Amino acid sequence: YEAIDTGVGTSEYSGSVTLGTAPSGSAFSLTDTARGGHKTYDLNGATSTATGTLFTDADDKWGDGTPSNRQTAAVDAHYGAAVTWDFYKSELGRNGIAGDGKAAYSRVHYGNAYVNAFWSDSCFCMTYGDGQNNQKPLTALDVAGHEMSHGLTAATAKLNYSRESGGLNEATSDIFGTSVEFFANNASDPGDYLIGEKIDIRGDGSPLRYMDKPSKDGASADYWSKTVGRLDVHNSSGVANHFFYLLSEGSGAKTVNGVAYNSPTYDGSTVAGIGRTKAYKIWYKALSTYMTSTTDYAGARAATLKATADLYGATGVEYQQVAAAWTAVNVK
Ligand code: ASN
Ligand code: ZN
Ligand code: CA
Repeated sequence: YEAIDTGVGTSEYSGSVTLGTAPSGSAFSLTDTARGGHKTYDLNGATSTATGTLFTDADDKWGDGTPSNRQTAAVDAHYGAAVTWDFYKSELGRNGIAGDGKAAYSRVHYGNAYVNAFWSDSCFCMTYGDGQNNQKPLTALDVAGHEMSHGLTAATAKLNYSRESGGLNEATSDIFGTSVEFFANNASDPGDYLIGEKIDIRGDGSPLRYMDKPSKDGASADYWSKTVGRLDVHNSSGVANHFFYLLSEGSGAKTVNGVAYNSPTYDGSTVAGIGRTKAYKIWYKALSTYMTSTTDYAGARAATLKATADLYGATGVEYQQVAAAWTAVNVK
């Protein structure tokens, strides 16, 4: 038995949040006992594979919402891991990344002004840089959900990180990252179909990726073509991100949580959204049951159709719209 404490954090991106913490001597540490014991560590600028120093605090009140307080990035990262854990459990019926209740861990303050975040299967951990000028740590909720979901893919379909399977690997992380953001229902970071809108990676306020029309980023594919697998995996992902948007919300113009979208289709066809809850359950079932390391876009269509038949039957509107959404992104 380990005592469970609830700390209070002031995050940079998600407002005031509760944190899973544990007693550490006369103080507390960022150890989320209710979620496998997930811990968050301070790398203090290191770029090594070291674990770092576990965050501790005397009064269990963490961060101040600004990046100059070094606990703040840890608050966002620890919160993001907790929400993702809860999303897997309550929405996907999964006990942690590997399904065995084992926690990963998070490392923040990697390098100096490092503008990226990454999952490593070797440490079963995720790592975050502090962003441009050390002002925008890459710890926003959708990014945390994205990185943790690379662990999920590695534990399930093991999609190879190149060509079309690599695009599907990246899209899986965007799909669950966005789904985690919606699931959190956090007023400071409402759910959207944008990836990285909080971390200002381009310095002009634009998000990193757009799921309703991926080509809005200037590099991603809206539709499948036989050369799509030559793109960087963060751009060939566009086809599946677009599929997920269309399946969730439908084609055409729509406003969700105050954000306006306008999602086109390859052939001018119409897709009727079935809602994101069914859409992510279908994606997860396909990922964990039917996709393999070499699944390509044609295989993803087949896998999601099988998953849909398992979950909702082969004659319902869900099956019909999964087929329609793939056709709308030119995956026949
Ligand atoms: N942040 C990037 C990602 O998760 C790191 C990478 O390119 N692997 O996709
Ligand atoms: Zn990724
Ligand atoms: Ca987002």
